[in-house]
Amino acid sequence: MNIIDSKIKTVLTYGTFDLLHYGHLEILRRASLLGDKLIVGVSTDKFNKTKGKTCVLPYKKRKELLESIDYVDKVIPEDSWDQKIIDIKDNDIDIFVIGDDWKGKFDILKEFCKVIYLVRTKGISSSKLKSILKD
Ligand code: C2G
Repeated sequence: MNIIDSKIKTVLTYGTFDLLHYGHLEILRRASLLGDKLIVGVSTDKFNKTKGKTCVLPYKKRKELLESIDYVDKVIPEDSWDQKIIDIKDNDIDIFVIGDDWKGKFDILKEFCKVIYLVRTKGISSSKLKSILKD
């Protein structure tokens, strides 16, 4: 096996991951199977405000929950839309993954690594859970 084959493959994905549910777990599990190491960028509370999103769980708790998942190797804060290229270079990323609700939105990253859009899990979302919690 030559040197190139032995390079560990690092996968990167991002999200808010509020009220962690099986849709999140599914995309993280599938992302982790694409490589040897999975890094997850989690939107900070401040950044979510710019996305017009308010979370039930604060950043610290969302980070802790993700760090407790076996196939998540590292969690980094997502503070802005334009940090992805820096994160890809800083972490020597081979594959960028995100749900197909973002289809095409991150094609620009193809210059730096492989970009894969995975099909979202149907029937579950944080907003759906929030509406149930409200009732
Ligand atoms: N997801 C999924 N199936 C669901 C819900 C979410 O596969 N039923 C995926 C989304 O497609 C995304 C990830 O889980 O890849 C996290 O989803 P959100 O927490 O909704 O993330 P979002 O607010 O879209 O943030 O810079 C990118 C943003 O941070 C993405």
